[in-house]
Amino acid sequence: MSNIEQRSIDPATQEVLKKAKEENIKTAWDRLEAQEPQCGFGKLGVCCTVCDMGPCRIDPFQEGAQAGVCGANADTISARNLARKIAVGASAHSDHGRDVAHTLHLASTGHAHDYGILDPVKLKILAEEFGIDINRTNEQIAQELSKKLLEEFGRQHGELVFSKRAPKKRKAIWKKLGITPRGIDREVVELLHTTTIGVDNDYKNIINNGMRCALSDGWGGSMIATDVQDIILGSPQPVRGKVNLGVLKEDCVNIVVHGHEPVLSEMAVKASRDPELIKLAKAKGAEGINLAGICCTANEVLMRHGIPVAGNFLQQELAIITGAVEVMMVDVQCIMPALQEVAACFHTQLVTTNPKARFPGVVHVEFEPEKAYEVAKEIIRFGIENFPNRKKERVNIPAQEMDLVAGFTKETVFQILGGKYRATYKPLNEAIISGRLRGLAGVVGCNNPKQTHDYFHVTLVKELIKNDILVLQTGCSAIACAKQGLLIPEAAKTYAGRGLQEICEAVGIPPVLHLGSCVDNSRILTAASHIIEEGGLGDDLSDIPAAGCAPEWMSEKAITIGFYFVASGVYTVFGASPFATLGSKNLTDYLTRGLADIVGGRFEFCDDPFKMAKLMIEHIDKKRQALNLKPVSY
Ligand code: SF4
Ligand code: MSK
Repeated sequence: MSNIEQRSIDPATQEVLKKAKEENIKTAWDRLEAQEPQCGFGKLGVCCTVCDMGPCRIDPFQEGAQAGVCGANADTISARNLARKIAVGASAHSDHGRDVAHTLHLASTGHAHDYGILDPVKLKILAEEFGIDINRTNEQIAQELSKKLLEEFGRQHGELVFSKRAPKKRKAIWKKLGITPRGIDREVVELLHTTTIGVDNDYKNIINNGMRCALSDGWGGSMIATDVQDIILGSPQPVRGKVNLGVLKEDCVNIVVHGHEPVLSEMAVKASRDPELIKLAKAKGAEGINLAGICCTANEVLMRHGIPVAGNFLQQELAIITGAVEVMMVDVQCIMPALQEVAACFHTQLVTTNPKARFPGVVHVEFEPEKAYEVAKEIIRFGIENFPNRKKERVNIPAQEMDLVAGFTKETVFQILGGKYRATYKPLNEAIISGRLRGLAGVVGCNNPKQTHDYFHVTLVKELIKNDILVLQTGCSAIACAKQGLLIPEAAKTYAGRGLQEICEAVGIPPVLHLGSCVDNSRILTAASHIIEEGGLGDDLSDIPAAGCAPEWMSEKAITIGFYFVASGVYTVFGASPFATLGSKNLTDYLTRGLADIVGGRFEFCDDPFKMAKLMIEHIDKKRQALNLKPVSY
């Protein structure tokens, strides 16, 4: 994939890739080329390194190599490999949730003064779900709530409290299968236990346990992260912003936040507006401080403050290659180790902030909730001091930037759709029932250099909205579509079918709604549960005319998200490689067909965005038919 146009459809990305080539700076696309051909056994999922009798690999063409030294066959090995990925993905989201719950605890006990209760309504809603008396001060409620939330991680008995948000029928399915999520840490640990040598050899059982672990993320760790962030950082409201590398400013100190946990980046937003720091920036010759983001930390500060997004996953190196970034401060997840080498080609200072994610030799300013604002100020001051080191002749910021509207949540979307006076899902349900809306789609996930950057996200989403499907997005997928102008209300007129267009125009929303970061996929689960509660669209999540897709996924977290969607009853399409399970036909069949019989949802693997759209539309139409809904009227 050496042709730059084949690497990305985004002109800003193409422009910086040309600069990288001219200056001989390697990016993810070059490193992928250097890795090719990638290991065939790894691709098929039939390589096992679980014990030291291995590594073993299943080779269909080598006599006697159909089992590892211990006797594990392709089904066991590939299911175990997949289960380990689910556990890792769940651990990442859930550990994020734990840290946020811990911050709530510190804030409520007076140890983290920079945070407060910014959404007291949500605080009380959550408190009631946990059976906490709400006739007390917000701090007292928050203190008890944080304790109970932290207990969800180590829960030894019973079920996760948020799993009760699911419709009755869904809970009954989980119960029957024994996959109702229990303690969050317990699910991760137990799943890992079952995949060590000589434990679970039944691929179906391994996957079922994997689903329970994934559910403990979707209806546990991620949901805690989302809801507690709303409490301490404020619940998002629709907000305008800008996206793409063009948001970097030539005349300003550019600070880029990157990663996933917004507790520190929230303070960076505040610090970037601090008069003392702005004065210092001006004294160093800059016009001011420009904060921008990459990946999901970007989505978080966009959702709450309209902070511009410089790019998605594959643009992290490119932001530095513009030559205009003074500091890239990173927290956890999706931060390429390569950043250190790329930053070394420029004046950019990479700053790590989390003890879980350090780079050798890189400046580390550790985030401490107790002195969060001071830490953020220190990092921004660092960037300001670095501004005079910028080499003007090496700066090349692409012109491309696009407007977008973000900040939709399960509450705001439906307040808007429901009118001024009452937040209700009724108009949404009625729009689906009447056929003005064909259905809903969640399009989420990463970029992967194996696919043309952004092409799958954008092509798929355009097809869906053309067919009157309202698209809900999170993560890097939302950033991809935003760059192409799909996240502004005007996009409805250009790209949406007539039914969707009418709805968007009536309420002033884009046809593609940005719901936030990767942990905010949990917002989709709760929104879907409200749809069922409202009535008229069946009695289980699997009844809703809806589908999910991660067209350019790459992360283990995406796999976990896929599994909690499927285990919640959602038909879910994945692009690129099918989780490296192809070495086991039994496992692939179970994921793509067998699961439908037991959980109502299933996977589909597809590498063509038009075909993905067709599959999703066919599924949505099938669900409409099952509900005896009118055919789509437009
Ligand atoms: Fe080989 Fe079995 Fe050990 Fe895996 S667990 S490395 S298949 S002997
Ligand atoms: S950041 S997990 S590349 S969506 Fe959430 Fe983007 Fe995927 Fe990371």
